[in-house]
Amino acid sequence: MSEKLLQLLGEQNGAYVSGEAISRELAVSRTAVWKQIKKLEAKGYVFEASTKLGYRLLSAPDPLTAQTLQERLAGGRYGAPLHWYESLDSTQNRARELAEAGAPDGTLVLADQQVQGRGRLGRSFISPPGKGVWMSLVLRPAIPLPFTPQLTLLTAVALCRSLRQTTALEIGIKWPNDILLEGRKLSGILLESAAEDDRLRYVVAGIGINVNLEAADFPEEVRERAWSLRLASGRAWERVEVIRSFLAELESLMGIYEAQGFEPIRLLWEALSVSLDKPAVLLTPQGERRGTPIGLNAQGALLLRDEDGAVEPVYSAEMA
Ligand code: BT5
Repeated sequence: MSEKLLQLLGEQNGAYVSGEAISRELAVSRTAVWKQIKKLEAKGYVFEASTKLGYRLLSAPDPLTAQTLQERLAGGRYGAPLHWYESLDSTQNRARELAEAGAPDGTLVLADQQVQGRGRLGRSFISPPGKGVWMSLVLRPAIPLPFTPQLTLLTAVALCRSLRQTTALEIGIKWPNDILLEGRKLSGILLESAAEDDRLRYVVAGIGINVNLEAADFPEEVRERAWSLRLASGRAWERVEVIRSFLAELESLMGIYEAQGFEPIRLLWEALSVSLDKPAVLLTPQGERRGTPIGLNAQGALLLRDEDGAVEPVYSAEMA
């Protein structure tokens, strides 16, 4: 029924069709038509409803189909093989299954919607349909196991740079794994790795980007701290282009990392960071630490200067 309804309204090129005409055409009640409209709105379609004139279709969600993705991502190091799903619990789970079954470096898992998207430490990540990018990339880098956290920083740099190039918005990195826009969280990164005998077997890099989400898409407890490209710019962005430019930037930075090591990535990260040179509270596994982050060390740990001027590296923490 929703397909018929879309066809009917789509054929009008934005003109109104009365509720009565729709219910006659589809042989359902006007309440049923209204319910379908609500369902389609939840998927990203935008309608205008008028009590006198009926309904008209203003815009369809940007299509994120396996075919468009395959066409637009062709030829790169990352993005093939491509596994696209309309809905998954979490792209991380699917990518891990594929990696365990031998999926090659560059394998990409994308879902239009996640019903159990996850962040770090068991936190959940909101991933509604039609409006965001929820993806996991299988990486098999030939690096020593202790270097793995550098990949989170590298991914953040690639994401931040590609989003800035695509949108020209002032996007920055908050240590260690958030991408911020206007002080709110635009995107989160979650790296999960599998090791054996001190050897890195694979990494699954999970990336969530709030592309066209509206304020109402975020539950209340997240709304004040979350943001989207659409909310910041007042216009919709094409998700396939957001994905394509990120993968291209990641490919280029990974090439630099493989050839020259972490140093160039470290410098790029510091230039894009919004967490440096201002007082911060870090919640480490050993307790709270206060100080001023001043940069990254050669390994990728955050350098924290305390009140006495002593500088110590912090390897893992949450920034309050
Ligand atoms: C993260 O965790 O930010 C990592 C998020 C990674 C998500 C991707 S999506 C594709 C792949 N599949 C998955 O299942 N996950 C990855 P963390 O730093 O722990 O932040 C989580 C917190 O961010 C939550 O507790 C909320 O406060 C907030 N949050 C949840 N959903 C959000 C959203 N869509 N946008 C902004 N903030 C959000």
